[in-house]
Amino acid sequence: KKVNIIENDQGAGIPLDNLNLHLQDDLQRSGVEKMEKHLQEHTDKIKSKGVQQKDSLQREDGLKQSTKPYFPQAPGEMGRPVRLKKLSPEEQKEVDEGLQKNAFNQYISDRVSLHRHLPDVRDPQCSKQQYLPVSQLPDTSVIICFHNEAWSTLLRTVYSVIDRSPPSLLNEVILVDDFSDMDHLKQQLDEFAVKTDKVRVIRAKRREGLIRARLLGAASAVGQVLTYLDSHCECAEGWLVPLLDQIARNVTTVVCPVIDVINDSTLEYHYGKAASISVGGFDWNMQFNWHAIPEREKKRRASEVDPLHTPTMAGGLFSIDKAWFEKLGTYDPGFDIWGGENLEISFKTWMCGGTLEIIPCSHVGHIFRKRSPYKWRTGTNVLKKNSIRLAEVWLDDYKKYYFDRVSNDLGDFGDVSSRKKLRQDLGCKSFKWYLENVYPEQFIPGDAVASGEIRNKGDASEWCLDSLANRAAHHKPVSMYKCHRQGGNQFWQFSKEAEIRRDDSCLDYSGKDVIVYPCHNQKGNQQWKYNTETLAISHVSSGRCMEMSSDHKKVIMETCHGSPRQQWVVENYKPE
Ligand code: UD2
Ligand code: MN
Repeated sequence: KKVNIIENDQGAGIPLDNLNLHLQDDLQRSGVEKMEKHLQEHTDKIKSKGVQQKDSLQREDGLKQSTKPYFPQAPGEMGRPVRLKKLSPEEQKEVDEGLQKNAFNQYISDRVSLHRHLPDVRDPQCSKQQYLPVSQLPDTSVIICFHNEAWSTLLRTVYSVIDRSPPSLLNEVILVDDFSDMDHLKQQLDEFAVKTDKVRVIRAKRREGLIRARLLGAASAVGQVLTYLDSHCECAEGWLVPLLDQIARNVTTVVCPVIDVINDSTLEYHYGKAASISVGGFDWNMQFNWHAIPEREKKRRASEVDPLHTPTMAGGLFSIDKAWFEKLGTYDPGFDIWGGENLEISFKTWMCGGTLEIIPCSHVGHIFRKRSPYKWRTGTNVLKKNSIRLAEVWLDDYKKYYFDRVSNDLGDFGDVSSRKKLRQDLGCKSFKWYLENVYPEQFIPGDAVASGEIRNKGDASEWCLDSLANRAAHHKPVSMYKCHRQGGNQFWQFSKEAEIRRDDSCLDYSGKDVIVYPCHNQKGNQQWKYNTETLAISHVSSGRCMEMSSDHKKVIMETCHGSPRQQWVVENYKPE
C-alpha cells in the first residue's frame, strides 16, 4: 500500500518506505508478540541503513524514560505532527470519511504507531517529588468507555496505559462498549482482549450514555482505585504513580492528570510548563471552563509541581478511590449520554469532605474535538436535563442563576428525591460554602441590576442582542438575532459596575465594533448607561449610543438621536 505522506518536524522530507507503512498496518491487527517481532525486523533494517537508533532516553534529571526501540522518523513519533500532502482523490476520500466518522483525523491516527513514543512532558522539578514506594500504593482498574471509537485511537489509549504503568499497580483495563455498531469493535476487539492478560471488554445491552457506561465499569472493577479515561487518550511516561500516591495519602482526594492536547488534525502532542497549567471552573450556564491558577493557590503551594486545588474537573480523566466514589453516591444515574457529571463529582467531592486536585507531574493527552461525532437522543435536550438535575440537588438557592439562563423553563427533569436524600445523609456543606472557600473568584450574578434579554424597539421590536460569550466569542462583534425568549445567547446582565455581561465576558467598545471581551473590572471601554426614559444604552467614555443596524444583524455605535433603533428594552431592569 503506497501512501504519500509525510512531513513532520524532524522527519520532513524523509520518504517512508512501504515497509514502514505495512508495519503500522500490521501493528493494528496483531497482538503484542507479533508487534515485537515486527519492531525487531524494523530495527535491523534501520540499523543496516545506518540510521542512528536511540535505545534509551535517559534524562539528566534522572526521570526514567521508556527503553523500547525507537524509530525516530516514523510518523508521529515523539508526539510530532503528521501532515499529509499530495493525496490522490481516493486517499482524500478516505481522509474525509475518517473525519466525518470521528471528528478527528483517523487517516493519520491509523498511520501512527499504536506504541508511539512521547517526549518526557514532565516538568524537571518533578524529579524532586517524593512518592511512596510502589508496594505501598493502591492498585487501579482503568475504565475506558467508548461509543464507536476508531480502532487506532482506542488501542493507542490501551497500549499507553499498559506500556507506561507499573504492572503491579495496573490491576486491569476495562473497556466498556456503550452499544457501538462499528465492526472492528466486535469480535476483533474480543480477540485483542484475549491476547492481553489485563484487558476485559464489557458491553452495554443498549445505549446507556457515557455516565451510566462508567457506572457499569465501576460495578465490575476489582482494583482499589478507579481511573477513568476517554477512548482517545495517550498516557505519558510516569502518569500513574503521582495520581495513586495522593490517594494513598488520603482516600478522599480525587485526582486528575494534566490534560495535554493531542491535535485533532495532525495528532501532534502539545504540552506546557507547570506554571501554565489551568484549573477548572464553571459558568452559570453550567458549562465547565478553564482558568489561570489563582494567586491564593500559587501562595498555598510550596512548589509549582505540588498538587493543585481545582474547583472543578473537565470530567474524562481522573482517579478516585472506589469506596469513596461509592460513598459519594457515584454519579446521578438519571444523567443521560454526556455532560454535567463532571460538575456533579466536583461539587460533591468538595462539599462532602474531600479534595479535588490536578497533579502537575501526571500527564495524559486527549484528542479534543470540535463537534461530537455520534448520535444523541432526539427530542430532548439531554445536557439541559442533566444540568437541571445537578442544580436542583447541589446548588441550593444559587440554582436560580442557572434557571434564569434557561428562562426558567425546566421541563420534565425526572425525580431527584433520592439524590437530595443522599446529600442530606452525607451531611455535605452548602453551595455557599463551596463558592466562598473553593471558588471565591466566581462571579455571582445576584448583584445584577438587570437580567434577561435586551430587545431593540426598531423594526417591529423583534430583534435581540445575541452572541456566544465564551473564549470562542472573544474579540468578535456582538450580533443581533430574532428574540426567542429562551435565555441562552440572548441572556445578558447589567452589573452594578455598569457592565453588560454574561459570566466572565463583557460588551466592550473601543471605537470600532461592540465586541465580546473578557471582563476587566476597570470600567473604561466596558462602562455603559441605560436611560429608562429615552431607552438609550450609551457608552460612558465615548458618549455614543448603541443602535441596531438597518439589516438588524449588527450593533453599531452612533451619535445619540433617539430613533427607535436606538431604543432598547432591558429585561428586569431594577436600578439601585
Ligand atoms: C468531556 C470529557 C468526558 C466527559 C464529557 C462529558 C475530558 C477530556 N473529556 O468529553 O470524559 O466528562 O466531557 O461531561 O475531560 N461516550 C460513550 N457513550 C456516549 C457518549 C460518549 O461511551 O453516549 C464515550 C466516548 O467514546 C468518550 C467519552 O465517552 O470516550 C467522552 O465523550 P467525548 O470524548 O465525545 O466527549 P469530550 O471529550 O468532549
Ligand atoms: Mn473525549
